[in-house]
Amino acid sequence: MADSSPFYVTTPIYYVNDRPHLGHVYTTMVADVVARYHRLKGDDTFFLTGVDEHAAKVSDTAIKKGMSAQAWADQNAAAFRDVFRRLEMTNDDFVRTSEQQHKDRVTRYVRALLDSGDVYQGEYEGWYDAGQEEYVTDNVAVQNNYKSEVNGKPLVRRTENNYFFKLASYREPLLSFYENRDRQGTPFVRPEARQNEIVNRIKEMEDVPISRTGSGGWGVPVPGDPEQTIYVWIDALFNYLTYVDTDDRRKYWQAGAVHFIAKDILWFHAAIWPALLLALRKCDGYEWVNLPKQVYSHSYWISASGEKMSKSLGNFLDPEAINDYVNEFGLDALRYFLATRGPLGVSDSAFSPDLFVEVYNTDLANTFGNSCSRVANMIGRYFGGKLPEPLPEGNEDFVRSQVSDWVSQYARHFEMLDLGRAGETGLLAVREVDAYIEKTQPFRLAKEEGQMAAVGTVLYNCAEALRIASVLLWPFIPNACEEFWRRIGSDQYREALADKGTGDYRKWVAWGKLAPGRLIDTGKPLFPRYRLESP
Ligand code: ME8
Repeated sequence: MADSSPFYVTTPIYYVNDRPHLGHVYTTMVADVVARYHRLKGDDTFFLTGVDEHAAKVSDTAIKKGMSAQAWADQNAAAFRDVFRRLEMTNDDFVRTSEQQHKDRVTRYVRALLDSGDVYQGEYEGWYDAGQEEYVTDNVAVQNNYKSEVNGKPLVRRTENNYFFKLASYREPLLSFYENRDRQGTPFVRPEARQNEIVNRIKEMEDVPISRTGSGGWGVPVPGDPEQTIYVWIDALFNYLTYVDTDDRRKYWQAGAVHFIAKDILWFHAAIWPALLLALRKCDGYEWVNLPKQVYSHSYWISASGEKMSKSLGNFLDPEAINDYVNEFGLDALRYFLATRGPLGVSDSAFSPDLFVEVYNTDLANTFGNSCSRVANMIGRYFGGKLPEPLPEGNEDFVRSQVSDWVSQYARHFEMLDLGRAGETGLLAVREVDAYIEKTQPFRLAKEEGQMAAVGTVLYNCAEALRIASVLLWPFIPNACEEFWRRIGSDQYREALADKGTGDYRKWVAWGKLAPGRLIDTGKPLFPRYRLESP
C-alpha cells in the first residue's frame, strides 16, 4: 500500500540466564497487541523481541553447570523463543546478542565512538549491583542502605580499569531533547509521571564505564583491546539498532522506535540509550541515526502478597503455569487479561486468579462470546441460518453513527498506548448490540404477523456491528475474532491481514460489508462460561 508508514516496536531483550516468566511474557504480549493494531491499521510494522546473552551471570552459571556459556545460552534462548512462539507472538525477528551480525555492528559502533573521543580509557570505583549488573550512584546506594533496589542483596564496592562513555557531556543535549519533545506534545518517557525523576537525574549524571575485564571471553571485545569486554548493558541496548541496521530495515529505525520496558530499566533507556545515539550520530556515516519516538515504562506484576515477580525471588508464573491458563481458558483469554488488566500505568498489578476468571466471564464469555452466539442462534432459528437481508431504511436508529465514534476513540486510545481503554471500546460496541437487542426485541417481533423483514434487519445489523466490534477486538483476541469471521462468512479479513500492508482497518469497519444470504455457522460458544467448581 502506497501510504503505509513504517512502525517499529520493541521489548527489552531478556536475560537468558533463566526461564521465561510472566513478566517477560507480559511485555512481549503488550508489544504484540500494539504491533497487531499497527498491522491492522495498514502500517508497515516491525516488532522485535529477543534475549540478552552476554551477562556475567550466564557464563558464571554455565561454569557451575559444566557447560560452555554458548551452550547454556542456546538452551535458554530456545526456551524463550519457544514460549513466544506458543503464545503466537508475531515478532518479525528474534534478537540473540551472541549472533555474529549483532556483535559486528556493536564493534563498529564502539569503534566509531572511540574514534570520536566519546569513549575513553579511565578508572572507575563505585557501588555495584551484581544481580542487575549495574553500578548505582552513591545517592541511590545510600537511599537503599547499600542494598539492591531490585533484589535486596548487598551492593559491592568495586574498582575497575575501564573504557568510559562521556555521558556527562550529554546532560544539556539530553535536557533540550526532552524539552523539545515536551513542546511538541510527544513526551519521550511515558507514563509522563516517570519523566520528572529521569530529568532530575540527567542534570547530575556522570560518565559511565562501558567495559569490564575478566569476562572469560564471553561478550563483545572492546575493539583494539581484547582484554576488555563491552559492558553487557551497552551491548544489549544496541540490539534495537543492530537488528534494523540494514538497507531494507533502516526505515523502521527512521520511523522512531517505541520501546516497551518496565520501570526497573528506565534509566538505561531514557538517559544512556539516547545519549549513546546522540554520540553515534556525530560519527561519520551515522548521520541517519535519530532518536526513538518513545520509551514506555510499565509497572510490575506482583504476587498477591505484594512481591515483584522475578526469577531471583522465585515467585513467578513459569511457562507451565502460563500453559495451564492457556489450556483452561484459551490463549486469547490470557492475551486479553494481560493486555487490558496489566500494570501499564504507574501502579503495579497483583496477578489474581479470581480476577482472571471474573474478567474472562464478564468480558469474554458473557459479553463478546454470548452476543455472537445469541445473534447466530436467532439467525439459525428464524432464517434457517442464512444471513437476512436488511430493509434499506432499517438501521438509522442504530450503529451507523456510532461506528465512527467507536473507531476514533479506539484509535485515540491505541495511539496513547492505553490498551485497557482500547479493548474496552471494542467491548462497548458489543454492549451496544446487546442493548439494541433488548430494545428491539427480535425474539418477540418474530412471533408477530408480518414482522420478519424487521427481525431480519435487526439481526443483520447485529451481525454487522459484531463484525465491526471484532475487527477492533482482533489485536486482543485474534483467534476468537478470526473464528467469528469464518462463521459469519467474512474470511476476507484474515486474508487481508495476512497480506501485510492491505489491512487498513478503516476499510473493514465500514458499514454493510456482510453479504446477506450467506450461511452462518453457529458453532460452539467462543468463550464457554467458566464455573468454579463448588467445594
Ligand atoms: O533487564 N512485571 O532483562 P530481564 C512486569 N536484559 N514486567 C516484568 C516483570 C514483572 N514482574 N519482571 C520482568 C533485562 N519483566 C535486560 C534488558 S534491554 C536492552 C536489556 C519484564 O530478563 C520487563 O519488561 O531482567 C522488564 O523490563 C524485563 O522483563 C526485564 O527483563
